Amino acid sequence: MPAPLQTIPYYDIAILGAGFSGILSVYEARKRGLSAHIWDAQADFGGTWHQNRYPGARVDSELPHYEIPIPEVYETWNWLCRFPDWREIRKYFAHVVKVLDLKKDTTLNTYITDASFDESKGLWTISTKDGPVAQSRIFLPLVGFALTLYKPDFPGFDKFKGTVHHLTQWPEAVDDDYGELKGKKIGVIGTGATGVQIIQESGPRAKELYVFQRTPNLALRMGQKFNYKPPYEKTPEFFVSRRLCPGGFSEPEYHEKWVDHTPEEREAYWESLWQRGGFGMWVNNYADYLTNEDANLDVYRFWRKKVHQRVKDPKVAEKLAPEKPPHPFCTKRPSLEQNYYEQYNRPNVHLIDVNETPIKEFYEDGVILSDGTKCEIDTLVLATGFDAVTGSFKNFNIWSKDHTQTVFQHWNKPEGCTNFLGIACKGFPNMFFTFGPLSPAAFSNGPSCIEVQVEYMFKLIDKLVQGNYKYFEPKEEYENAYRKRIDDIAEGSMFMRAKSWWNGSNIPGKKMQMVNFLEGLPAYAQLLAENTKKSFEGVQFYT
Ligand code: NA7
Repeated sequence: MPAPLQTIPYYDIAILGAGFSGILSVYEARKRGLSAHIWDAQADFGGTWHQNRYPGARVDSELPHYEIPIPEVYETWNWLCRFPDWREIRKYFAHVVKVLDLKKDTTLNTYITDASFDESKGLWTISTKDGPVAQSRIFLPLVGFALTLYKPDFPGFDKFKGTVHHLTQWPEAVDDDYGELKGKKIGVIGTGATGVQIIQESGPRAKELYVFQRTPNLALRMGQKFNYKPPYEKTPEFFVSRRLCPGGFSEPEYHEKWVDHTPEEREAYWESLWQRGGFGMWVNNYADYLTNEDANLDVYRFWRKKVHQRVKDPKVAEKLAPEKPPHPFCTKRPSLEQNYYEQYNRPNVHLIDVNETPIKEFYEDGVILSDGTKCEIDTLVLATGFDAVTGSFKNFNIWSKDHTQTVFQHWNKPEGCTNFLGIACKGFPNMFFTFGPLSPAAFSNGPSCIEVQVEYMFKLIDKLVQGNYKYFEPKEEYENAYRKRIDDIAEGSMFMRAKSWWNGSNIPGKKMQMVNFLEGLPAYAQLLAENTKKSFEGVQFYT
């Protein structure tokens, strides 16, 4: 065992982040008699669900899939909605915290600024701006993929005198009925998953709502249900099924090909997916729809028809669902919508295509477009997304063992991000991360992916502890082979034609690289299981 400094508390495992990953890791550590402690900058548990309290914030994963696989937690909890909002999810986290008595192992309201590894002792030191707060043998920065906001530079932005909201910074005191939107002249920039949710809530409440759209969201029917009785029993088998099915849900992969079906059969299949709601159109679609251009165009045509049926003004409908797809269908994260398209039938809702009429500049009372039109705004929502995935590691320093670079610098070199199985990284011993770079995060229900990763992580920790090794570190050639596996599939694929956080191209100047494991969760789970069987091939253990 390493010899920690006496003056700083020692834990076997130090964790950043009080979300699903951090909580599941504490649970697994306790099972093994290992000490673990969580730090989180926020005032409460929930990770992204503590931060995301903007009007309409809601999970796009169907319940009960979006749950932590801990029996004493799931057996004592029932959801009210098929797709709960942030308030219900916060209640769920309060339940988790109570059942697992997590507060004793957590320090909230504490921003960790630095973490560095002492190779001679095999110890991490975790610090705030005031100095070290802990030493640990293992370090888990479990911060998710959406921690660092992206705010574009708009000319004259500083002149704007109205209220500005950026998604994760919505004021804590949210009115029960989002009263802060009522009667306001609202501008929403961005129509990603967040923009769609805010627009749905703003349309009925705003005096005027200006939506600044650059790329239409190819949004799918949510199929929300209240007082929901899920068609799934929460059994251990159910939780296993999540890792075997596309998207980390429990609907088996659809093996049929578009090319083998008649137009009538295709239409009927898509209609069944549409009526089911959720991500079925994305994750249970034809086996060839992301490789066959004609198949992809055909499903786009089906989707476009659905949108045009709901939007009264054909010109507006054309902006929302143009004849020529903005990118191949489902190569950029589709949102789930409830009444998004109907918002554009309201006289107070104005859709501005910023490709046609770009934002020229901001002025005191709003936005001036390139054609001179002034949009008066008193509440501006920047739904412009995140420097996602690798960007999550930007605002604190996790130092390499030779102290020459941070993990963010390491992953943001011109050659892009390389790591080991999307879970560990050479140069950063005894460290794991979940739901981050080169994992299937973008293509998986969060808790399903996290479960698979935490399971692998703790099997490796078992080997480290039982073998009394000082530390482990992945080998470079295995990292390179893993990166190549992802690059080879991404290269020339439809996914690289969409401008998206999935491949880093949403951030000006960032290297375009597929930072997600494209083969999806079942293949990833299999890869980790095989690697475990091979006694962690590609990982070097040091004494
Ligand atoms: P996204 O999905 O990255 O969406 C950001 C949106 O902001 C998107 O519509 C962008 O248009 C738009 N954007 C970004 N910069 C600009 C400028 N300069 N002008 C106009 N519009 C702009 O972020 P979200 O927060 O919605 O969702 C992130 C993930 O969180 C989501 O996928 C879920 O997994 C949860 P673009 O499409 O780039 O043309």
